Amino acid sequence: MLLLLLILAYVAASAETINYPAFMQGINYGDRAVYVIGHKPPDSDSVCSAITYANLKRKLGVNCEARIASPVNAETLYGLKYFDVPVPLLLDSAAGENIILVDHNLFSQAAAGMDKANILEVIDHHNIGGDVRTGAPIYYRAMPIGCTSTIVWLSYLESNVEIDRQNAGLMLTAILSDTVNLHSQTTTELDRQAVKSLEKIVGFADEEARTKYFRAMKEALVSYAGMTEREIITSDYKEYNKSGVKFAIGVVESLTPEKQAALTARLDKWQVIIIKL
Ligand SMILES: [Mn+2]
Repeated sequence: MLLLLLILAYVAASAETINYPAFMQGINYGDRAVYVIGHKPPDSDSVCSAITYANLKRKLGVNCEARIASPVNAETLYGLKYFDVPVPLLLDSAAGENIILVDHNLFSQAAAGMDKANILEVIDHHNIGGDVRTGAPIYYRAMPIGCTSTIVWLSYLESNVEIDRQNAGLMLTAILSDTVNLHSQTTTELDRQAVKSLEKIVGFADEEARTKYFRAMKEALVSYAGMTEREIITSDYKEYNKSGVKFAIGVVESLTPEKQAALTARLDKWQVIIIKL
């Protein structure tokens, strides 16, 4: 009995000795700016994770700013406007800069000059491609979950930093985008917990309110407002070369049959083959 009590006392004591916020506050990268940046072209997760993680690091005393590698898409722009957050500045070259990578770890998807950057951290939910090599130990966090912003949310909790409405809104935007409103196969229990907690901060009363916001995000993405036909065709576009035959596949989306017909009519005069799915 005595032994058991001693073991319990030891477990209780050792649990109390972990002070993770103090560890997070102790990470110091000096006075030079540290840029947090996602992949290119950026999606909502890449942009929102960069903004919200940079905000967390600032609260922890790091001179941190979010950047983007190329212009944001219409969905991200909708989320930023909805929560009244400015679009981050472009980073023309990462060469020689202090960098925290979010939502990617491959240089083929990164801002120019990333192979010559000083990478300080990686926060990601993708497979590890092996491009990131450093001379010193770094904070590298990859988790097999639905969205990088879920890791950012977890980092706020672990660091004991309060999440304001704007940052909650951006993390929510990213998670809903990456997990298709929690319906993608990549969605985990942690993503669901993050959404539940963040939607409360944002003030979405129930699942219906959250789903309404998600639909508006997707409407914005597929509205292609103010875009030329060329921009629409190349917004999600990959080139191929098979047995000497060069071709490309571009994906355009519409949410209703009427919008699909209008989009088809617009793109019809271009020499593209339209396959409706
Ligand atoms: Mn992502």
